[in-house]
Amino acid sequence: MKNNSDVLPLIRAASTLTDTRFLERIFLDEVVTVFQRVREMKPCPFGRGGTCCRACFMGPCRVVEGSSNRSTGVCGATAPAIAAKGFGRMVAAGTAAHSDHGREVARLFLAAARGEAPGYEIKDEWKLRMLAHVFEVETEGRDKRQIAIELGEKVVAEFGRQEGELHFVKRAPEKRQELWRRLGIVPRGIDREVVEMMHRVSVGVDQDYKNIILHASRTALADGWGGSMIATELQDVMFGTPVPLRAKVNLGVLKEDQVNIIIHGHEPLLPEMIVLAAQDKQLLSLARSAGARGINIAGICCTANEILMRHGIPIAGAFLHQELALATGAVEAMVVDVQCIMQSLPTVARCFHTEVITTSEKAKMAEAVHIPFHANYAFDVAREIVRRAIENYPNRGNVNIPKDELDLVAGFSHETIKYMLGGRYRASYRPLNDNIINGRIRGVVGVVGCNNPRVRPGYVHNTLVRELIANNILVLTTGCGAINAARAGLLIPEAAELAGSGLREVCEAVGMPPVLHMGACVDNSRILIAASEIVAEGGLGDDISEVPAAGCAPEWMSEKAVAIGQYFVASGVMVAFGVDFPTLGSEVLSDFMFGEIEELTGGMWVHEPDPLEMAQLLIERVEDRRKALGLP
Ligand code: XCC
Ligand code: SF4
Repeated sequence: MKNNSDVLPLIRAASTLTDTRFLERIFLDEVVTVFQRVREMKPCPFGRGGTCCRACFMGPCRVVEGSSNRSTGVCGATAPAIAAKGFGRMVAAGTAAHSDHGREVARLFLAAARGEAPGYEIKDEWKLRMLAHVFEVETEGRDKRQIAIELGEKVVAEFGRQEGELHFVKRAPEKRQELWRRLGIVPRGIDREVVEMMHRVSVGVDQDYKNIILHASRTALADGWGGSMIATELQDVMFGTPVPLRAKVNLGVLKEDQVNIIIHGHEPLLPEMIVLAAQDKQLLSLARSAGARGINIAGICCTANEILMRHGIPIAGAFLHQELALATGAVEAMVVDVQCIMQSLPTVARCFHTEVITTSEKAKMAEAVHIPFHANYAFDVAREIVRRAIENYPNRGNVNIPKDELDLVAGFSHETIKYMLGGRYRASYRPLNDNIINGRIRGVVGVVGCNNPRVRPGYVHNTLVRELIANNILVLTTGCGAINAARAGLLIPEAAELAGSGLREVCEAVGMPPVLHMGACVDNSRILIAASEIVAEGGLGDDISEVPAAGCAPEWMSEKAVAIGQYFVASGVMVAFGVDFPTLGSEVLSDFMFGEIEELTGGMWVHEPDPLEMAQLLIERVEDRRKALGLP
């Protein structure tokens, strides 16, 4: 039991929900959420700056750079080495998360190709053939099943590969590939780089912070140009490559008179089937006999983005809305798989009738119901989950759904951007390049990543995005960043009114929003491909590092964001992080990350918590690139 009264304004500001009645209900129910917990947990200053090491039990050690008696750990490790190891560990964990998702997708794809996963099919045969080409799989005279089996085997082998180069590396500009080879950071195998990172950061191995960060780059590249790209591309082949569609966002998408099922997590494998099961005639009539008018699916976090992009399923909220969604009292089941799932969910759910259902063997919660996903009978699992939710409907107590609901347009795969700008029959990046060259669009900035309750969530993202588009910068967005933009009304074509005159002109001509939702966090790989295609189209330099572009994660919190940031830095992009930066405890390492690293990879990090200041830095970077290319 907690007194929530002083937290109410905080939740209100943070959730940017306007419905006061709903927020008061949280107060009355005495639901404890992340917004209370974050106030009671002061971050450890050593951990925050990266100068705490627990790699062995002569420690744990906390060091202070430049101090006379505390500047090294018991083993002699210095602050920059300790902070670099901590950073490398984060990159390894983030890469592991995205890539293990990619592995599940690849395994399901192979099982489907072999006819062992009923219900899954190949929806995008064009992309299947394109990938076959990248993986050197013969397509001549073979049917799609034969191609898919060989492709699936080759993709699965990328994880355990020991030598050579990941196949997707050759999708990067030639010049970039050569640079990676010169630096010795071309990823060989996805698992290999993660394991080697973990080896290097264990006690008494790599002590040279620059060398540690170089391998962190290699590991991160195995994420962006490996695990994440595999997840994106094979999901597109199986579930369809996204095309623009309209949908709704915010807690108001929950329906008072329907069975509400929230899908939360990251892997769309089971959710694809749940979406189908919710249309099942038998289940719909079961819902009616339970007194409901229908079955409503809504998403949270990146699973939300996945099924939004391909089916227009509404989004209930971003990372910080998972507990608030339960507090509506209107959720029959919250179905979770992996990543970004708060352990507090079953505790919050206990105040209501909601059943929290875990579905991955890798991610269980002691107090949740576990119904495991299985590729052989995925549809049956999905039906079982929907049936349980229906049976839970009569147990509802008071329902309080905030009225907030907004329109959005999503579905901007890099293929779609090509069609949209170039036209169906001459799809190309030429018009985008031309508009950047003539200066109508000054450049492109990726705004990605999480929500973090340590800052004013949503506010930071949206202040930044508004400033960027006002300065004629086309914004590409994914993950919770995209959900935030949607909740601020920035993902509709009408938002072009907020853009500078050049960008507005382009948006109005094409009928697109100034902020393009490209998908989940693994879909940041779409941004890598878009950047490579912009280079290939010509006129904007020979490498990603020359394109007037930058990236940022203004409200990041996950290790995955660190892996993403590092693969963009290693791909030649300047990346700005808000909140805190995990190396600030070592000036030596931070100077390297914020400066010197650029001489190696052409990309670099910056840290700037203020959204307007961050926007300024991103705009300056874009203008710098333009100047270097001799553009007006
Ligand atoms: Fe998680 Fe992907 Fe971050 Fe959102 S943005 S909080 S990682 S759900 Ni990826
Ligand atoms: Fe301390 Fe060194 Fe052990 Fe880290 S590895 S805990 S710095 S003794």
